[in-house]
Amino acid sequence: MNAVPTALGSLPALDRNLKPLPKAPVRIVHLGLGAFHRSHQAWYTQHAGDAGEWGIAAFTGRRPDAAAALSGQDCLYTLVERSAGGDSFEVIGSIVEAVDGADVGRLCELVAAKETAIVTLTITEAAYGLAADGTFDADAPGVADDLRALSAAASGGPRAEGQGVPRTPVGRLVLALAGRRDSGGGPIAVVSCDNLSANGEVARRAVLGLASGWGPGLVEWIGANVSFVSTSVDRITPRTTEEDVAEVAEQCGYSDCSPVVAEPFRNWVLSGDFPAGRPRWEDAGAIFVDDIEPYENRKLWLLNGSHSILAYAGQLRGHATVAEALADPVCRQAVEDFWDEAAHHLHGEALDIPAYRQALLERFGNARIAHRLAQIAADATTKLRMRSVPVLTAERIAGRSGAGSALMLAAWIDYVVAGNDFQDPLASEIRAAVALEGTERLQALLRLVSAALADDPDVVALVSRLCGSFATNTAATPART
Ligand code: CS2
Repeated sequence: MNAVPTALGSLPALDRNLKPLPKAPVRIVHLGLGAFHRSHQAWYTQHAGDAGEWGIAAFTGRRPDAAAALSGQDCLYTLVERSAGGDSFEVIGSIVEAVDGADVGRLCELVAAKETAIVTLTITEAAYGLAADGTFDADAPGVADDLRALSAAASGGPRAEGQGVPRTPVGRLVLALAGRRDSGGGPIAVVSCDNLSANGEVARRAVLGLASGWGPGLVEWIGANVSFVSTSVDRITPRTTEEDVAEVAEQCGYSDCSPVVAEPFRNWVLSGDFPAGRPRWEDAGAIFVDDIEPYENRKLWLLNGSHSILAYAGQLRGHATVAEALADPVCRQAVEDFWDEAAHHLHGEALDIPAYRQALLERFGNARIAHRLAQIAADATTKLRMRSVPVLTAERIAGRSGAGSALMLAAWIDYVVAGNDFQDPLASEIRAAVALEGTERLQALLRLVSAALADDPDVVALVSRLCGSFATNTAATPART
């Protein structure tokens, strides 16, 4: 037994000696080893009836840290399920290999293997590199370099070190799919688990766009052999804190340097084919449907949309977490108004919107989950396209103002104009727009989210009227992380 010195004295290290969970063979490759993957897809895989047949090899995104931390404990980690009433703890063992995303060689080896049936993705909304209108954007950050790298790799000639190795997750996936084609690995499913509408279609467009760098042969092979599955994923997973690590040591009696905290609620809706098989995720509560759009929109608009309102409005009003912001009547009203608008465009009894809204109020109100608004505020330009624009557009087509969804845009504009910290794939464009004045500034910011809205003078006037709605007596608080 390995012992680790902790604040509580020497504790046994979490590994497969301490917790002898079986190590399933790798049949799923995951890109984007982060807390959400560990609280969601890894949990569902562990709870599938045939879990013993399905191991996950998970690759990190930009940094190797998560892979190093997990590898140090045989890829085991504790899932802390945090309800309003208390915490419960479960060791998850479905991830069997944790790899630095830069290890493209290992990715290619695993994706080429016949046994690998599925590639799941949580690479963030922004990483699909598509333009605001959803088309493939060859100029998106990293895409042009990867197109060149893939073209160099396809030519197969001698290359300088690093040449021919893509750096974006989609570029790496395309290289690995080329390897699968060459090895005769056969058809495979790619399953996007990012919060994008029609995420399977988005993934297909991004993969085919980058595969064009390789050449038409690969594009055709992907078209015939790769099934792009669409999913709607849900589980609130705040960032793990030092206190969470200490709590696991105290409550579980072992040392886990990488636990994950999540709410008890979880949901997974999937639509599409798995040509090489899949775990029986339905045993764990996953739902397979023919038409995913209504579920996707319900989740993206009602949950993620209200998250974005709370992220900007809440921080402007001095709040740090979702629960704090929701307890503020001004923010709560903004959420309810947006939900009323979104509900006009969510049909079908199965969606049970009133119950879904009620459940969201309870989930967001769980103050034991410290879900930080600054975490949600990231990547606004990509998120708002999915969360505000469709509802606002549909409201205006229906002859209504769309003020509830426009308020989300106004709150974001106020947030960046007030000089708060932000992270965004269009950060430099946002900064350039903020440097402008008046309507020009507002229009330039709106254009980064939707050109059609920025070109509509009525929408510009509406958003302009709504700016300042969340002003408090004090200056906006800088983003806290
Ligand atoms: C959040 C999501 O950060 C965000 O943008 O809205 O991560 C949200 O917590 C999850 O989608 C919940 O399932």
